[in-house]
Amino acid sequence: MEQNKVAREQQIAVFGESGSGKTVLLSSFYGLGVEQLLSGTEQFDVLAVDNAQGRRLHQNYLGMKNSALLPLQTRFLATSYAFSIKRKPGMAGKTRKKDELRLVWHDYPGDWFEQEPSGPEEAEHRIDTFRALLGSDVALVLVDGQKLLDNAGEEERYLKLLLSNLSTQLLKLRDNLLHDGKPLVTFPRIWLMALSKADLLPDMDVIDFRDLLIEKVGAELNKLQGVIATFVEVPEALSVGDDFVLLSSAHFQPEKIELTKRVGLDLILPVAAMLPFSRYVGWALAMRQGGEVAKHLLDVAKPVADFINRGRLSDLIARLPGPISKVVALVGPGLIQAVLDLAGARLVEMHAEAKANHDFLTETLTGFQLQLDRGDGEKVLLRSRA
Ligand SMILES: Nc1nc2c(ncn2[C@@H]2O[C@H](COP(=O)(O)OP(=O)(O)OP(=O)(O)O)[C@@H](O)[C@H]2O)c(=O)[nH]1
Ligand SMILES: [Mg+2]
Repeated sequence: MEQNKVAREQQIAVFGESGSGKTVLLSSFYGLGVEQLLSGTEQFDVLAVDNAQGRRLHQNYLGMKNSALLPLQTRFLATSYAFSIKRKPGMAGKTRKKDELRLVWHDYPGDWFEQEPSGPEEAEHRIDTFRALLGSDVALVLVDGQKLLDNAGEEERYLKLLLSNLSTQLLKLRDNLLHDGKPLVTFPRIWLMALSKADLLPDMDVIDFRDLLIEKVGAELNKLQGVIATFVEVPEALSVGDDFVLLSSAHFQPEKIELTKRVGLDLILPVAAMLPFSRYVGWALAMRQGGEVAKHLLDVAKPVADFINRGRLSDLIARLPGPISKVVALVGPGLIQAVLDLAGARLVEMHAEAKANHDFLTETLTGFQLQLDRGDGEKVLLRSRA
């Protein structure tokens, strides 16, 4: 991907079994973006980098909206979709080079998690796909709301299977993904649990969802965390099953699909772009020896901090991987301020300032952060307190 041409590229990996709602989610996200119904699209456009792909997703969306037609099951092939988030033409303010954010979303056939590859060629293709998927910072694990309903009262029957399948498949791929068993620096370090088809469980808020998972499959979540920890260098910088979100792509009825009734779709861009920021900085600061992982974490956080805090983080990165504590003592207050600002009352002020100054990226990123706060307030998102 042409990473250096855009201000920030963020990838998102969505893990879910066949039928759990991955393709519908992706199609609704894009269709709502095109129709300017997604939060933030009064200010930016969401454009498919590949026109033909965009048309296919839009077609899925229109099929659902106008004819209650559902996308076909994704078979054999996995695809990555790149979206560009750009200032709307005609908006006030100068468009700077790199005034663009990217989201890369990986869609794949869910039955990969349940079935063995049909032959060596497919096995090879799966490994390549997973390698791409694992360049993401954030992963979503979809919990299918329909299956929770089907197993009401004994949800653990479904949940245990879901989590153990995920652990097993990851373990099977591990030898192929790691070189000589060496753990990875770049790997999703934030794994959110996402309830898909949340419209089917209207009485469940995100706290109920978290409680259900902890109560029924707390041990299996710990096991999954243990498995994922074996993939990453510095497994202390990892959070698995500490964040939760509710998602619903539409309100589904037999004859009609109402795509304007949705839950959590407005949070996808903010989660991908902003969730890693403060957490990565916190983790990097805890690594007193600096090193490659601290550098990676700060590299991810850098573009965000740069907009919010006018570049002081760049100084920090230039000095890594030397002992980090000294460096933080030098430039720390500014960096820590950027994190604090985003969590505090200053955020609203910064957002308004950026808007007044027609500063597209700062306005967008602080807007994302406000959206996350809103998600918390509405009990659609529950972020880790760690
Ligand atoms: N109630 C409800 N049903 C949904 C929602 N999203 C998807 N569904 C249903 O779930 C079915 C499967 O969704 P897909 O998005 O195709 O599932 P997938 O995860 O892509 O499945 P594979 O391609 O087989 O991996 C759809 O045909 C819908 O019937 C939702 O938000 N709410
Ligand atoms: Mg699919």
